[in-house]
Amino acid sequence: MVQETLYDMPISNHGARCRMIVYKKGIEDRVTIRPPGDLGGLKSEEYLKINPQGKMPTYVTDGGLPIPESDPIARYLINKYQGVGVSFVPADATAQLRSDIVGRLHDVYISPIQGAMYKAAPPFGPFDDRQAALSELKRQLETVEACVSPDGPYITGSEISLADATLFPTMVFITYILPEQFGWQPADVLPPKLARWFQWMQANEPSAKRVFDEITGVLKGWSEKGRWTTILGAGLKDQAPATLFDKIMNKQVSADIVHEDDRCMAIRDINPQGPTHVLLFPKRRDNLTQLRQATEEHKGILGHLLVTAAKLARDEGFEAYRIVINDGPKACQSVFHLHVHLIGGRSFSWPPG
Ligand SMILES: N[C@@H](CCC(=O)N[C@@H](CS)C(=O)NCC(=O)O)C(=O)O
Repeated sequence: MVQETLYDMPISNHGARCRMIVYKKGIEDRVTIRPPGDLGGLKSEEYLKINPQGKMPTYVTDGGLPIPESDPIARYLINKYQGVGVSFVPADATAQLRSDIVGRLHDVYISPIQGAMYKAAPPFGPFDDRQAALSELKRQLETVEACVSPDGPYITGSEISLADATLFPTMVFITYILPEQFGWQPADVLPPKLARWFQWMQANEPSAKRVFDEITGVLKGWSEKGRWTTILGAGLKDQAPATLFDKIMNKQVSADIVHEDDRCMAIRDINPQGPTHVLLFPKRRDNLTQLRQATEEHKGILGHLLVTAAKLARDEGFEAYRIVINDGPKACQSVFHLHVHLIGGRSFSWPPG
């Protein structure tokens, strides 16, 4: 018999959707699971020929057709092996619709931002900010929750479907990483129907338990090797003392606020160095006590501060202005919460003093 091949690795949640179908259908004798390393790795010339994105999983049919992307691979497995074991296609049209919607929500809105849980640096899908991406992840879990059958035990009801295979491996990442690394309360991670389903799947569905063990085995190794130690909000926490800016944000100290949005605040300096002197600072300091602490993770907020400063300067109609970031006491930094000075309404000399 000509073997079909699934190129994949235990950590891959997208691949685990296909592995769960292979395990549940009991077709491991027909589908060989091989690591992309057998073709030289994800970014090798040989692998890129079968998956131009250089990602796992990839499937090669017995006819030699390469299939990239976990969703078409999973659908191919379900079609090709429809007579073998469980079908993964609910008899009820509404249940099938639930499965399609959940799969789509996962692939379009959750999968692109999952990297916020473990990637060293942004972007995380459309987000340049890890916490914003994680909040969005939480919101998207609620959108999935709304589609989960109230009766269970599977996502769409009494029969296992592609939705279970799509969602379960990603939930392994979410339930392992968010409480352990980001300190989320376990009860806050998954909404109630999803939480019940996730527990039920682990206890009662051997194909799910198997991918659970495969994925958590690798995630535990990542924890031991310090994968999260340099990730802001996980191993890397801002432990510097609070500053005047915290008191201003908490309204314990009043300030003349000239701008506020979800990411930054701008106030007038009480010791102005020109007719207009505004300080812009991030609402979440995230270790940016000084500019020297900046990492790839701060690109988004640093860009936002400068773009906001430019907008304020335009609003003021300045002919000339100066943007200053003082770093360190010898550069006259007095508040250890990074801030940008916008000074305008006068002329400036060079070099600055
Ligand atoms: N949309 C793709 C996503 C595939 C994907 O992101 N795969 C990850 C593993 S879960 C990967 O290969 N990451 C390694 C890399 O991007 O270098 C699918 O559904 O197959």
